[in-house]
Amino acid sequence: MSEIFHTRLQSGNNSYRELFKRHPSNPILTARDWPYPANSVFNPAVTMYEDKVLLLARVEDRRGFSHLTKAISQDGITGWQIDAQPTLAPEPEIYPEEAWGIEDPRITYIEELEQYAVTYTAYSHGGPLVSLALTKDFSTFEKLGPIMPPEDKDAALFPRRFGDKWVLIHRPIPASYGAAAHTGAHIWISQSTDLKYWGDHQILINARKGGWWDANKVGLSPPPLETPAGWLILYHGVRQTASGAIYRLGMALLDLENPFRVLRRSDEWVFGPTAPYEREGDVDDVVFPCGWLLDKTSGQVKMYYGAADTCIALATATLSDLLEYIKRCPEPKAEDYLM
Ligand code: BMA
Repeated sequence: MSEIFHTRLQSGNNSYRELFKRHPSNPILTARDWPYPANSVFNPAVTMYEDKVLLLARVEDRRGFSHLTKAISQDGITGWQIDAQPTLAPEPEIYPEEAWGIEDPRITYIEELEQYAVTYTAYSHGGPLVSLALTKDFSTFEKLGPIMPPEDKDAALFPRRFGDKWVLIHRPIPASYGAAAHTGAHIWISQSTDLKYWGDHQILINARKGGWWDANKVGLSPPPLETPAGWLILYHGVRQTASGAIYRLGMALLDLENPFRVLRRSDEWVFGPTAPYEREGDVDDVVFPCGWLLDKTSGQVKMYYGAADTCIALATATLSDLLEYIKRCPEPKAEDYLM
């Protein structure tokens, strides 16, 4: 589709109101910016570290394997200082589940531990699974190993306990997925007393069915964002089409004290691939954020995302717009949650 035609599609008087605004210098980071050869840099986690924006990007090499490398910037847009070698590399000799690389990190600062928790996908010979590492400084990491067996991805921790339990959101894929259309890949939530052994699993956000944009497969995108109205969730829905999958984003709101309770869920997607760098790349039509930052002073939310599995882009929204939107969304119906 030509860019001119595309712009016309997006800018009519009858267009949808967009909550997120793309940064004009997108993509803000590509493989060309990297200090060593890389095929692609995408799907970054983000956190504030020593008053700077720290991205932990997925970097794919020409074998097809990924590792994680940090990039730090004062303004979160320019002047990135990128580690000259992988920051968190797969170590298959010690952690065999990292045989085919590590991918798609999410960062949660855990005040009780005074450490950052990094959940990531380890690509094992048995399929992708969820691993956890802790760090104080993003230079040395304590790997805790796999916390969910395959196939499981898209995991993030809440920053504090609820009662005595840590809580994790993640997305297992049932063995029957694909074979039987009635079994979708849903977002699950689980509890633990020690961050290592998890139980009390239940579905949190189900993949819808049929014609929905988020039919059959959904997954958490960035970690839950704490707001006065509840935990704000951004999740991806994967729609299969005749020309491949389209990754788009929807929102949900969880109860602040009981994150197992979904208060609201958007029917529509709020962000999808439309810019050329999102529409075309190693994997076309993908927007995939693994982190967002709330500036409590300005109320601005910065969403960092992988575009088309090739580069890193930034889009911003205001928290008040996001909350106003999600509060107007429907409450999920009980029948949506039949397991
Ligand atoms: C998902 C993950 C992401 C990737 C997306 C689109 O399953 O592997 O890393 O961005 O597919 O290819």
